[in-house]
Amino acid sequence: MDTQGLKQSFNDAFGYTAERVYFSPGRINLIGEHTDYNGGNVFPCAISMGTYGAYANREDDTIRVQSANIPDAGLIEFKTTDIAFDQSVSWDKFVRGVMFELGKLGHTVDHGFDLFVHGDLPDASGLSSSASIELLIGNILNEEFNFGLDQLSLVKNGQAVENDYLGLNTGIMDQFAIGMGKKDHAVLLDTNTLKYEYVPVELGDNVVVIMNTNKRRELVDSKYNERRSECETALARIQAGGEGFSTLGDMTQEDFDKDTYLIDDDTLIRRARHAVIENQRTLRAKKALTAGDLTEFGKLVNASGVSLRYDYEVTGAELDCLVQTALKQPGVLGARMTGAGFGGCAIAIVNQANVASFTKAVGDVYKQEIGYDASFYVANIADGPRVLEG
Ligand code: GAF
Repeated sequence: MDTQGLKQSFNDAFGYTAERVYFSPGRINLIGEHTDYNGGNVFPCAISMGTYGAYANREDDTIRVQSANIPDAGLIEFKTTDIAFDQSVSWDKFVRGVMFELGKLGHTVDHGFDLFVHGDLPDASGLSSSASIELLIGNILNEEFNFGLDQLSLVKNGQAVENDYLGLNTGIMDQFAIGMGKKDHAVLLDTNTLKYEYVPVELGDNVVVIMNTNKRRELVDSKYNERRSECETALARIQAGGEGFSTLGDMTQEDFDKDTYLIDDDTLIRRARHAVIENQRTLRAKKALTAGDLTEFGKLVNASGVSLRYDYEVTGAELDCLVQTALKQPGVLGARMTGAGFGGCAIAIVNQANVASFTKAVGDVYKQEIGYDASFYVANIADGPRVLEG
């Protein structure tokens, strides 16, 4: 749906013309996976796929929202004060959640509005459709209600929606990548200090291909929380052994080797090893990319994938099939899953000239082995949330 189509949908739903159209991107993560809640580095970028919202103010205290992606939910209506968490509501939980968390900071939505939303991010695909809508709503309200918040505050607010309002124990990577997105750049973010740096993504003749398993990330929340607590337990054992590290992200590989015996459990050792080494690998990957050493960059991307598959165990048959098949194709520098895992998407860095044959070959093998189609998109690295019209 283009901007015109979105405005038409707003008109069809509400019977008048929208005042403004906003956009908020999705994200891919190049490397640095499952490091953000371990105090490590991440290296994501915002992409041109995302969530669009056509908006108009109302003078009363009614909020009406509709999403083209969830037609069954129809037109949803609630009052500006009716924003406490309610398990039974549909996607409007994101609208209410953003308002609720902003309210805690003293920023109150004091009149109603109408909003029609459409996203071109495949739902539950690991490209952060949730963070995209959280930042869309946050940016709209900040602009329309003159809250005067900077983007970092909106990023933190988005994470608060996940953690405090929805009860999902996620890190800050997704909201940060989206809120702070910059065209043709990745963000190297140290999640311990929130210091960050923009790094140009110069891949020469290569592009990033997103490979979608089309497997919904079922069970992702419980498995995600399980990985997180496994890392916390491993860290607690290291600390109980007398070490002063406050996160796994503080440890070098040498520190970890020296302290592995303190963890004393095969699964916990593998989880923590991933977190520590992935963090170091992310810094090396950033260096390689900056130096234009794409071969080294690709190898580090592959190493991340291996660690996520065998040590962190967050891949599964679908992601493994895509990544393993991708790595056998000509013109591929590297491939790995991206995001939380357990389904969702993988990325591959592919020579532009090979993209068509690449997607055909990987798609054919996937269909044959998994039984249904994968989808492929070339990633355009894009800016963060913005007003498109009005
Ligand atoms: C999900 C989470 F939301 C992020 O915070 C991050 O932990 C990611 O999984 C894994 O790197 O997208």
